[in-house]
Amino acid sequence: MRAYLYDNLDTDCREPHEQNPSVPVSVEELEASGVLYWKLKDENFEAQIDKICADRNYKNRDQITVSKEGLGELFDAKIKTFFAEHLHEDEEIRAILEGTGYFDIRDKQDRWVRIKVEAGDLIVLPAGIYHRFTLDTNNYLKAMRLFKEDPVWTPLNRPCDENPYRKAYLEAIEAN
Ligand code: KMT
Ligand code: NI
Repeated sequence: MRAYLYDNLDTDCREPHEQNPSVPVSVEELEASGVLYWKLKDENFEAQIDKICADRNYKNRDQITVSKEGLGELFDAKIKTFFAEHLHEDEEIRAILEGTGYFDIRDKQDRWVRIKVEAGDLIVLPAGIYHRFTLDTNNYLKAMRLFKEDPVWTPLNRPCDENPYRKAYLEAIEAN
């Protein structure tokens, strides 16, 4: 995992979009936005994921392969939905099993922070944070999606500033 400020250029979102010079964003800065991160060791992701699930009470899981082959005729629509700025009323928990991609999150100053993820990265985006996802030019990512309870996938597109989860999120990070 590596995070940096997004350059906001209007070119293909699968490109890195890193500013020049780069402005890195640390794990601590991500934490201040409520984003949690674990690096899984190379072997046996499943056992390490099991432990985090037990510790944090994540009860359900499924797998998604974000690629043309994995999503078939849904690919274009899904990719578009993932990259529309949105929030969820629950945590978005992803363990990357194979491949690479980008999660973009809005920081406290409403700037886009790009988080490049690869196999072994486990990230948790808190409920209420504005974010989006894209593949990179490798066009392949396989992830395990973890849930506290039943999977709820509803993306609420920005603006939804009056949403109670949005408000609670802003309150929670205010002191950071
Ligand atoms: C979301 O809601 O943004 C996603 O599920 C992204 C795709 S999972 C790698
Ligand atoms: Ni999402």
